[in-house]
Amino acid sequence: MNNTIVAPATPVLKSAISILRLSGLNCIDIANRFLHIKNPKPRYAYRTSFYVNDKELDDVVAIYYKGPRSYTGEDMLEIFFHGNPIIIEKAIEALVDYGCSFASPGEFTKRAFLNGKMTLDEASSVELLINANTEKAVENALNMLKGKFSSFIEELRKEFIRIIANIEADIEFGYEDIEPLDINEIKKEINNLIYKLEEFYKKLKEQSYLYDGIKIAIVGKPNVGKSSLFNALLQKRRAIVSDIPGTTRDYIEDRLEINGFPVKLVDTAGIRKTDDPIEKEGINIAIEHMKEANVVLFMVDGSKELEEEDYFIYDIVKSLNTLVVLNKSDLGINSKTLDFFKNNAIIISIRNQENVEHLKNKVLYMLDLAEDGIYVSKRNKFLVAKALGSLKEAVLQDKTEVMMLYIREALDYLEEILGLITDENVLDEIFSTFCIGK
Ligand SMILES: Nc1nc2c(ncn2[C@@H]2O[C@H](COP(=O)(O)OP(=O)(O)O)[C@@H](O)[C@H]2O)c(=O)[nH]1
Ligand SMILES: [Mg+2]
Repeated sequence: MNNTIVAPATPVLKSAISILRLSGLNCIDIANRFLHIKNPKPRYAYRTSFYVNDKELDDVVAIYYKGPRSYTGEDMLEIFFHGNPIIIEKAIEALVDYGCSFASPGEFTKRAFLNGKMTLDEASSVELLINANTEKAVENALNMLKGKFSSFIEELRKEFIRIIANIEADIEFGYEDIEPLDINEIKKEINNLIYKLEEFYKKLKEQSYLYDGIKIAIVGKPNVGKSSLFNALLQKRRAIVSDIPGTTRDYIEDRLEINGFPVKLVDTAGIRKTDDPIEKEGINIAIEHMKEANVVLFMVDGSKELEEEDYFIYDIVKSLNTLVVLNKSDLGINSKTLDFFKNNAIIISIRNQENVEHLKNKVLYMLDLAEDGIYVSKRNKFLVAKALGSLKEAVLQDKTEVMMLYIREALDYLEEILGLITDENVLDEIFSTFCIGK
């Protein structure tokens, strides 16, 4: 832990400047030896040179940060070189020869977390911020980094600790002259916490939709308008549209953004009985895509009666997260078809551009993303739900000792979110996805 790490903080490419970052106990020695700066003044931009064996390697600017007032909480150095990979590689080689280790992915941020500079959740947001692909995703990551999620959990944790301390005092000194705690008073407080946590939980949305994106597959029998919808959503002519069934035999995918969510849209081959081996393969791929999709748009020709092929596909998709799309409303809607799906379908006409925008909103609605919220990892959402479950158990108890066990359990879940209870495996998993130098 105390060894000094080094890594490039910018891509090693030809560029205006390239930054090397160091963190650990030896930063002052390194400043002296490689930059010829004695007793560096913290947060001061030094114009100097970087020397390897006293030979000048590059003309640089260097900043020293004295721990704990640094990103990692340790002593740090940031050296701004000219952006040439030869210089960077040579400098790293010299620093590693001197005894620095090359940082593993996310090691700077992991140290920041271990030194109490940020909560686990804030630390994970750093990577989200770097990898976000839409403006909305960037904004959310920054909010998380600033503690939008963890500060609420931290506040709640303080309340838990206060209640626990009260109960503990009561259990310990219960026989002395102190007025005993009224269990109903404690229950009132817990109910209050349950309410707060429930309201908070409602706002939590799954982060993966914002960062990994939403996968939408358009499926249906040939000629219902799948490729037309694909093009309409992308607002370009990407897939071939024709009235010849079997035109799309492979699958086509493209990306778009819906309300700031990155979306991967897949247009599949129409599913029907066929002897053509290529088309058959396309159909198998279509089935795989719809099983992987977050939302399946099952399209039928709403102007006609349903056919055997429609029923066949519907049988596969009805257990998935499926939105039924009745297309071609400009030709009139067949009442039998409408009745079959009752109110669970959206009626559109791509030809008349009717309801296509509304379809996008429906998709967000199906994933509980229509209203804005706080985007957290599956793990954190799960832990909040567990904490809530434990509190609900607590409030059912009649003995303060048992109640206390459940409150402690709930507290453990919150502390897991904050990373106060650390599991090495969880830490490794979180930081291993980071880029080098962060
Ligand atoms: N009347 C009408 N025709 C449509 C509509 N959408 C698509 N079509 C036509 O339906 C045919 C099949 O469309 P296509 O997108 O290739 O269907 P796919 O086989 O499901 O991909 C084409 O001739 C389209 O112009 C619509 O909303 N109304
Ligand atoms: Mg098609």
